[in-house]
Amino acid sequence: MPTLLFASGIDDPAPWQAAFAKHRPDVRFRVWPDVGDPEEITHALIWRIEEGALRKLPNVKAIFALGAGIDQIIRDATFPRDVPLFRLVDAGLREQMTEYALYGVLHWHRQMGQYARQQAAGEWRMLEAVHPSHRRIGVMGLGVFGMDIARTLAAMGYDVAGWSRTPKTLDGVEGFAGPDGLEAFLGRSEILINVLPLTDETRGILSGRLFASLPGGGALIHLGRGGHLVEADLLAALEGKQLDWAMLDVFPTEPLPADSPLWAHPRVFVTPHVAAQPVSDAATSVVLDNFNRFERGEEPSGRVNIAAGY
Ligand code: NDP
Ligand code: OXD
Repeated sequence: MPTLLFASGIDDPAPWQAAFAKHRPDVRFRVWPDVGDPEEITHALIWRIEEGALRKLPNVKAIFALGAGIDQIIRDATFPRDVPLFRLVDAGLREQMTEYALYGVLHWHRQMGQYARQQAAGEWRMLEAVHPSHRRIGVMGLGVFGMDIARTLAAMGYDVAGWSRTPKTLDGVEGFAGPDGLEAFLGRSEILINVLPLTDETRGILSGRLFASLPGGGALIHLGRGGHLVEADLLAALEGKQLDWAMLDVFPTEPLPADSPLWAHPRVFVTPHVAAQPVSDAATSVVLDNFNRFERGEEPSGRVNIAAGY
């Protein structure tokens, strides 16, 4: 009998259990840490699980991620690399990610932070406006999310560029690729949006060196992964005005520790890893579809290249 182990640490199992009960009543649904007999587990559906736990499931045939990013799963040195791992591709997350990026762009581009401060001081003062065609935005990562963000911003008239590992051609978006293309890309990015996956190559990429390559006085919108950001370098870049503002959704330690200086920083906007949340019919149907496809011997969507790390 197919038996699915659900383990998250952050997601409520109820909607997932209900979706399986409705569409695949033949599948036994177990919720971590109530694994039962580990030999019975045939599939896993996880955001994050205790280190070494997957290794103890000798008959697991496929692992489905509860997220688009999977670094938190494969960082476990004992992760069973011979078992296929499937991440969420879009699955209702794309529109949410684009909304989040758009919110950050509009907030900074339209100087809403400054207007809020002026309102608090009862000050009626018009600031100089910048036309979208003169606002240069850079999107790091041109995958499912980055492409949608770049396309949406370009359609709104912004001057948009994107950076990816391999070259991409996108109408209305200037493309840069690889380490050789990074400097030129950064040099034109007044607003930098990060939607990279966290891999060995991208860990710590949002560092002082990178901030120094930006035009200066711009904004960072960071919705990739906490491990991309060197927090002390961000604080220094804000202090030195190399960056004017940062909107951060992801952090090296989540929840963000109570003593983090980011909480109260006047030019930092913190959100608790909510840019996109996978509790929707779209996400459950993608996982169910992948589950069914895998059982039929067809290729599910989102197979992770473990060696590349995404
Ligand atoms: P994809 O795999 O579709 O896209 C990843 C993009 O990053 C690709 O364009 C890829 O290049 C590029 N990339 C990877 N490594 C490098 C590198 N070393 N240098 C330059 N570019 C690189 O991922 P998604 O768009 O689906 O998701 C992106 C990330 O968003 C997730 O991994 C996750 O970390 C984050 N996320 C955050 C959420 C939140 O709520 N804050 C929610 C969901 C996801 P190429 O095209 O050449 O392969
Ligand atoms: C994801 C996330 O990777 O929520 O889907 O961060």
